[in-house]
Amino acid sequence: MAFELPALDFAQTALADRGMCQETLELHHGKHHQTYITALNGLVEKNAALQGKSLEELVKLSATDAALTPVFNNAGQHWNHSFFWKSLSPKGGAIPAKLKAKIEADFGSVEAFKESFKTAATTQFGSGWAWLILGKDGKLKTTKSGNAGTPIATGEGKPLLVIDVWEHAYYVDFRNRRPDFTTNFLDKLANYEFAEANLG
Ligand code: MN3
Repeated sequence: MAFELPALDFAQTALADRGMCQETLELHHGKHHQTYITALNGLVEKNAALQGKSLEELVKLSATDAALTPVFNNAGQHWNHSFFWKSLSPKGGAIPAKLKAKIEADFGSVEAFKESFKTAATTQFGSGWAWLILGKDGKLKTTKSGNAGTPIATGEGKPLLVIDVWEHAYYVDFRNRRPDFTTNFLDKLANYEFAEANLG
């Protein structure tokens, strides 16, 4: 079955007063994300070996095969964007107790976590993503990935929360100011309930 654009959990206008306007979501969700899905479906249609695989399976099997780079780019972007929409909330920014305690244990403080996440987001040269993950050692970490890169391919840990730092994610709302977009994400948009639920 062909991959489809997942619906947002909120209206396209729901984040407008929190720093992500309707136009951004129309373009980013409706156009950019859809383009990756359409391209992925086309690639799968042409390659019998890829058919019947889950999205996560496609990301993993294409990650280390240079002949499948276009599959990886589009599957990775579909996975990452689907995770990004879940990482946003109209009630974003409030960190629930269990995650807060874990952040304080592993980073020292919420402020230190935010600084670490901001560093990952702002030092990702060019397009990519910054992540909060649960590392294999059981500790929270921030990390970054370029282009369609994703922790589910590297196996470095379990993704909990992600920010898209491709320019298309912030240019309408923040122009070239990625640091401001990241700070706004952490304080007003980040769905920490989702991140906490991903702790398992
Ligand atoms: Mn994007």
